Amino acid sequence: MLKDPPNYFRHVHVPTADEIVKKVLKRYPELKPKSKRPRHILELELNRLNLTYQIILDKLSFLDQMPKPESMHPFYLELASLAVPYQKYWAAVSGLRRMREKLKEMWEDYRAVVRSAVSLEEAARLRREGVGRALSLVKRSRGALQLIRDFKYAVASLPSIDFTQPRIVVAGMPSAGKSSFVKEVSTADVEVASYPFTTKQVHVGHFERGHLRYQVVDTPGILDRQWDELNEVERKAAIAIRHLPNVLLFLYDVSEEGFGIEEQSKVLENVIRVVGKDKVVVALNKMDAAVEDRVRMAEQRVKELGLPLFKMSLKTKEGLKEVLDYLVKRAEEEFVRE
Ligand SMILES: Nc1nc2c(ncn2[C@@H]2O[C@H](COP(=O)(O)OP(=O)(O)O)[C@@H](O)[C@H]2O)c(=O)[nH]1
Ligand SMILES: [Mg+2]
Repeated sequence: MLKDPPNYFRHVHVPTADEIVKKVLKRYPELKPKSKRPRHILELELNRLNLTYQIILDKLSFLDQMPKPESMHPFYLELASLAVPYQKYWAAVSGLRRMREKLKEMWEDYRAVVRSAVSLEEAARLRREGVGRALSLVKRSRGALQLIRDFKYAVASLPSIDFTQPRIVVAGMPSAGKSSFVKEVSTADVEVASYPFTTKQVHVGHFERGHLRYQVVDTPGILDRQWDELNEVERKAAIAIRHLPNVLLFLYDVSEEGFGIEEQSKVLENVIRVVGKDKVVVALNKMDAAVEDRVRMAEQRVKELGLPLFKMSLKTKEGLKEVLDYLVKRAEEEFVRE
């Protein structure tokens, strides 16, 4: 298993087709014959051929560093696949590896025929052909290289998750206070805003307790919809919710501004369906501005679902410590079991 795919991909260079061609064309004129003697002219032709293939193969050496999809946690694969399906990434890598084998054969063949050409003109013609065919193979791989680059950037931009340490995921509808919570309890500098849909990425903050380093995952707000109806931002949340939690904190907004309790409860039920009841903890947030009816309704629903329930305000910090302590305890239990 690849430990930290985002960090890994940040450090490999995937060239563009143009970059490879340009490098060949730049280095090519630098080659000069030692003299006008036929032996040296023939040597020059061979050097030109070799230089071209060497540069191309060298630029393609990144292919050996491309990790198999199976070596990456599905969390990263699914998130990156929102930009570039990982099957396409792997098909492109495999295709380019075959092309590289073909290039190696061509190199051998052209080296042999240039060396044994009957005249210098013939040698030059064969060299041109050998170089031309190599470059056109590179140009034809433009799409495949670009696709691998896009996949690389997609993975590189994801948050790194340490699956050897406990993970707390925060979920809920837009504006429930998810980012506020993550910001409050961890190092993450996430954006908190009064308008919904501020959080467009999965963010991770950290805090230490005992000998463990807890990860707190902020997710984009989700609505009561099925997977097929989710937009890309909501899908990111759904993927994090599916793959990351040792424990999941679901936040209700019980203030006037919040979504209806019915609607929030439906989202909670969807979340439970994905992560299982055992991992879900509920907190009613914004108790400083709570609407009594809403609190009662939410309490009723959560009780029916049989989930642990807390009340808190991220504004006054009331009840926050209790929620956090409980999450830490549960996350550690789940984590050890895992
Ligand atoms: N009154 C009150 N407002 C809160 C509380 N928690 C968060 N908010 C506000 O609710 C809005 C949305 O918060 P945010 O953390 O961005 O929600 P998210 O969309 O779930 O990440 C912000 O304006 C917060 O300041 C709370 O406990 N009480
Ligand atoms: Mg947010």
